[in-house]
Amino acid sequence: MNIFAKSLLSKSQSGQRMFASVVRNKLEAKIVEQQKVFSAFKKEHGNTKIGEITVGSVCGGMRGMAGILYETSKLHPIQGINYREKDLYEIKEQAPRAEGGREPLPEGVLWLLLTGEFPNEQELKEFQSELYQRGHLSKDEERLIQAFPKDMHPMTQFSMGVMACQPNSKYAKAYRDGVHKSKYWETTLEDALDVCAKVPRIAGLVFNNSYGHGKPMPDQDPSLDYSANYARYLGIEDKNFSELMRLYLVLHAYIYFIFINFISDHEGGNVSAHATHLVGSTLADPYLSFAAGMNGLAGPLHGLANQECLRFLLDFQTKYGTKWTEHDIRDYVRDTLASGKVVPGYGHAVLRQTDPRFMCELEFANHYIHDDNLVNLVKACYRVIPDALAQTGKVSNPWPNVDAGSGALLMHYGLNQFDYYTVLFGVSRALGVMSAQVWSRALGLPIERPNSLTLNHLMKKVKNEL
Ligand code: AMX
Repeated sequence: MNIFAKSLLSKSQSGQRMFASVVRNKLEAKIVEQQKVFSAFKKEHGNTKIGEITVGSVCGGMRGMAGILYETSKLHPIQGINYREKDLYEIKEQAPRAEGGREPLPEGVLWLLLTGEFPNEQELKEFQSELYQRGHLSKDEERLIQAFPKDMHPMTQFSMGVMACQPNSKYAKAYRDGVHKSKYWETTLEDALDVCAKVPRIAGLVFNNSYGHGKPMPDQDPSLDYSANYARYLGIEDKNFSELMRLYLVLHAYIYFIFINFISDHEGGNVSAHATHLVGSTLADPYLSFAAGMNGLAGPLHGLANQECLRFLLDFQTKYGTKWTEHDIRDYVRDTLASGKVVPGYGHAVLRQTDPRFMCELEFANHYIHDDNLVNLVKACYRVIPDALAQTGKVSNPWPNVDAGSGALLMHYGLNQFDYYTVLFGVSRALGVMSAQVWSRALGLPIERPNSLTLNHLMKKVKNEL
């Protein structure tokens, strides 16, 4: 047990047992200051116009419409994801790392998302210890997850596993007890940190249930960091895989960090972040909101894309073997497009260049992985596919996104359970969407309720008949 793994529990004013959270103290002053800024800004600029809504944006899934206030991250078409105004390369350079490691620690990035700055060494140690303590599940919760049918999709198990922990919501209890709305953020922070701390364990139980063949589930090890513990639950104790997990968890928080899971945030408009945000706007607790986001993440055009991408590469290898050429890739892409399918791992709704997360994956591969045919195929695809897609004349962004490489990296370390990949993404995304939810409650954002139109109304509006 490390020196910080002592009990950090204390009683709040409302009598609830809460952690004397080190990040809470840091946040309080920032939140009070930002509440004032927000309130003055709304008063002054409530009627200032910042854009226009076109018929294209209404018919195109609200594409490009600025309509969500989301504090923690922002996706830029060229730079890629920014976490708290820092791009991925700055994060990689400045974030705290594990001893001897090269990749950012997700715990440090979670702190950044919450507070806007990186923790110092002492803060990081205490925060890691706090997450360790929050990461325990009760025996009943563990048993419940282990009782899910083994052939149930891992994402369904993951979402249900989060829901199984929902009765612990401190926010829901405080709300029932009549907490003042200016204090919603305090118990939201409690739940958000609990969710972030518990998801590796929930995800580990899901993995064990689906693929463990009855092997006992290892306990949390206090000598290991967040990502190394998660790697251990997956049964892969290679030190480089823990590095990959660190990168992956950071990348997918909003961005998909190195692999996918750097930390999963991708500003507020992507489906999983927005679903979490939308459900949270009803003042549903963070467990309910996060589970909603995970159900969105389970869709093929969102979090399922990474497994689609790996399948694409493996099908290619089945057809062409391991002695393929770039000419073979060109033929394969042509056949894929001709059969009316998309090329997974390429394209993006917002980005208009190579996803920096993909670049992080490549960099990881160049450093840690040599002579892996599948990883070499990912690199060759990057040389061939953008041109092939650009030639169609309709793809807005022919460059790779984070999914183009992550599966091959995971496969390299023996994680070949494709159906599980979205769960990895989900663990990472918790860090992004949960930190955003703290700020949404801190700023007192209202319930979301955009206007919808029928096609008939829209047609009349265009003719100024409404
Ligand atoms: N392969 C083939 N066609 C593609 C394509 C691709 N990779 N990306 C876009 N297109 C096509 C679209 O299907 C669309 O065709 P249509 O007009 O016949 O319907 C046309 O190009 C224009 O689309 P777009 O404006 O470039 O993209 P979008 O914003 O509508 O969609 C995305 C973005 C990611 C869904 C799309 O690029 C795609 O399907 N890519 C492959 C799947 C993928 O990699 N998803 C991962 C996204 C990241 C994540 O959430 N994990």
